Amino acid sequence: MEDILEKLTIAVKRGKADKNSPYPPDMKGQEGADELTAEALKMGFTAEEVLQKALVKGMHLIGEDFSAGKAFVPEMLMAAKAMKAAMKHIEPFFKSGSVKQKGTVILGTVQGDLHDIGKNLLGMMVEGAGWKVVDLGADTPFEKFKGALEEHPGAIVGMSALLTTTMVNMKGITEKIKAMNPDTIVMVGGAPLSQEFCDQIGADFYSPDPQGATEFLDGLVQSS
Ligand code: B12
Repeated sequence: MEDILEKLTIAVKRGKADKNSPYPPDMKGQEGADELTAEALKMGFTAEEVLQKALVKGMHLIGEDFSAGKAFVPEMLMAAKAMKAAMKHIEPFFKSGSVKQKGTVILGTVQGDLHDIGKNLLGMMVEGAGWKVVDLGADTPFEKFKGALEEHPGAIVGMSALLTTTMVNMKGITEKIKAMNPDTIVMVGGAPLSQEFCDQIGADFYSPDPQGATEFLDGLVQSS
């Protein structure tokens, strides 16, 4: 049973998106993240299990290889492609939450940063928890957050960063958002962040995972 999750972890790590993909050459003709995710779900693994025990694990492993100088940017890109092929199968499970919308959450990966997988996962889960999500994409400057806040007054802002060099951009953006309206709630996340960093930049909430964010958001509805 667990075998399929191991195969899926390897498919993501190696960047094998689907059976027809010619990359990597030594896995030609083998099932990729696309097929293996569909199979794992059919076998009864929950979307959460598939995500944590295989997909996120695969991304973590390619990250380790990159740190060790055993993998490079093209390999990380292929892993991201495989992850995206898998995500289209798990998305419906996270999006099938309540229909009534609890409020609006504006999401963006900060300026200078192109990593959008974690943000996209957060978006799926927040949407599944019943919130309207306005996704500004990656490499998002303050001006885009400003425009979205003007369009959606009272919305909560969620920012993601995966690089130590871009997480610092969150400070300026948070300050400018708070200068526009001190009541705007700003939540931050991404692998290099911490609670301490969140406190330092004056953001309201940090969580290492989307579950923490949905609980925080639901708490806001209950307390209002
Ligand atoms: C895939 C990947 C890429 C892909 C990104 C593709 C894409 N569309 O996203 C590509 C190839 C483009 C890439 C490029 C680069 N990358 Co890169 N990349 C990765 C990798 C392998 C995986 C990231 C990922 O998707 N993780 C999986 C997701 C699910 O996890 P996550 O993003 O952390 O999100 C979770 C939580 O953090 C949280 N979360 C995320 N956001 C938010 C927001 C809120 C509000 C909340 C509450 C929660 C939350 O929820 C998510 C789900 O659990 C990581 C390694 C790693 N271990 O993270 C390196 C990594 C992030 N990359 C790294 C580097 C160095 C780069 C480059 C600079 C390489 C280069 N020399 O060009 C460039 C930078 C490009 C740029 N300007 O952004 C380094 C960063 C080092 C550092 N400390 O700064 C890492 C850590 C690799 C390493 N081990 O060194 N990368």
